[in-house]
Amino acid sequence: IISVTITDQSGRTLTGQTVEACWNSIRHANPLCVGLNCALGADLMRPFLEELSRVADCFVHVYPNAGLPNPLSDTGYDETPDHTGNSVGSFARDGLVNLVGGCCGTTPQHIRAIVDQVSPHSPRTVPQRPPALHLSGLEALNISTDQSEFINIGERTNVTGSPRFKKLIKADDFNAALAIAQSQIDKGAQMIDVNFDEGLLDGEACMTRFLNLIASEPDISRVPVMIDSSKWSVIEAGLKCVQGKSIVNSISLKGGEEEFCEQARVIRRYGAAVIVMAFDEKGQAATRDDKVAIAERSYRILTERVGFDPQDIIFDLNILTVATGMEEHNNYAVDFIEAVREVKKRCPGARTSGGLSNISFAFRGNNPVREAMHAAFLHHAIEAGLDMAIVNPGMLMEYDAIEPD
Ligand code: THG
Repeated sequence: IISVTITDQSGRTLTGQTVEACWNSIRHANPLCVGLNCALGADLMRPFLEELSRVADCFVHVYPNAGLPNPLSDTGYDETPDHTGNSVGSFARDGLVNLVGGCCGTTPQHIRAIVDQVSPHSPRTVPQRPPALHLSGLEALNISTDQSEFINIGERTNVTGSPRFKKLIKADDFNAALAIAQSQIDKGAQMIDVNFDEGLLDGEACMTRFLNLIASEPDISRVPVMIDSSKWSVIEAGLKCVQGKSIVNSISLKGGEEEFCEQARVIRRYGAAVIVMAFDEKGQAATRDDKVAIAERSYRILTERVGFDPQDIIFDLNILTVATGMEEHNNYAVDFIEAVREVKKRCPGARTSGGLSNISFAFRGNNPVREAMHAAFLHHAIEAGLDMAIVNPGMLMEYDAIEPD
């Protein structure tokens, strides 16, 4: 049983999460019951209890305090047994709760009044939550299966992808680096990818420090984080810092099934979602068929052996660079798009993502061409079922705005 306290009328936990964001963070623990206790008195808890009752697909409880402490009253608390009993009774009448009780300031008389008031009513029916990828920072980000909204993940908080970010981190200017995270969100990123993979940096220390700094910036930490590293120890360091439900970027079958399962189990225990790259013991998949085969194999292992929720699996089928001058690279974009279409059919519940800017590395320094390539590629990839991508949110052009020339 997990009990959450909402400390003021903003409806946030002490660490700043909304009720739904909090539920998204803890749901993987599969609790018997989740609920609210203390802190506002029963009447003011109602809207937050309604929110929890709507989203939690397990039993829900409430045990309010007898109002706020009042040192001037005889009992130390303002609310009488009748008052608390009536409020909690109304929660039961409205089908919001399965289990009730009393917190600070309640007495045996309060409990008796609560019992009297709830007894005539049936317990809440546990709702079925529509399947979605449920993420959170301080706020919830629910990505439904119907692809109603394409999700942009900010790419610039990455030392390998942004020379400016790398320079600031190397100069130990983490505050200016935070401003890059903020500007990504201001430009429309619904999530940020964070990466410190650079030989001369202590990746674990940087990841820990940066994510802890983000945690004290509510305008940044309201969005979920994508913890990006090719080093497992850096990913685990990141998982230890994030309050919300994040995405690990990434794992793959590169090191074999045993390592893959072990890492997936740890990710599941931390309650994160995961990006799975189309990589296996033989290397990176470049053709449509190899991408699909590796995705299907990974999906089976994750869902059947590890018990991963399909909704928490995101396939990255490798956006590789086209137009490099090498003939064998020319079909890479089509291979990716067609693989997305097939994986969405064969791996029900799973999502797809990719690193968009990779596609145009051959045109570095020519941003008009890069932006046009990104727009054209995304147009077709989204049509094929792509759910999200790691992008530069300040540099997204509409498909119709591409200059024909
Ligand atoms: N899949 C997954 N994760 C990924 C990638 C992927 N993470 C890293 C990368 N690929 C996605 N991120 C970026 C970030 C920046 C760029 C490309 C991919 C980029 N940067 C400009 C450049 O290098 O030309 C920087 C230019 C500048 O700032 O001056 O293109 O595929 N799962």
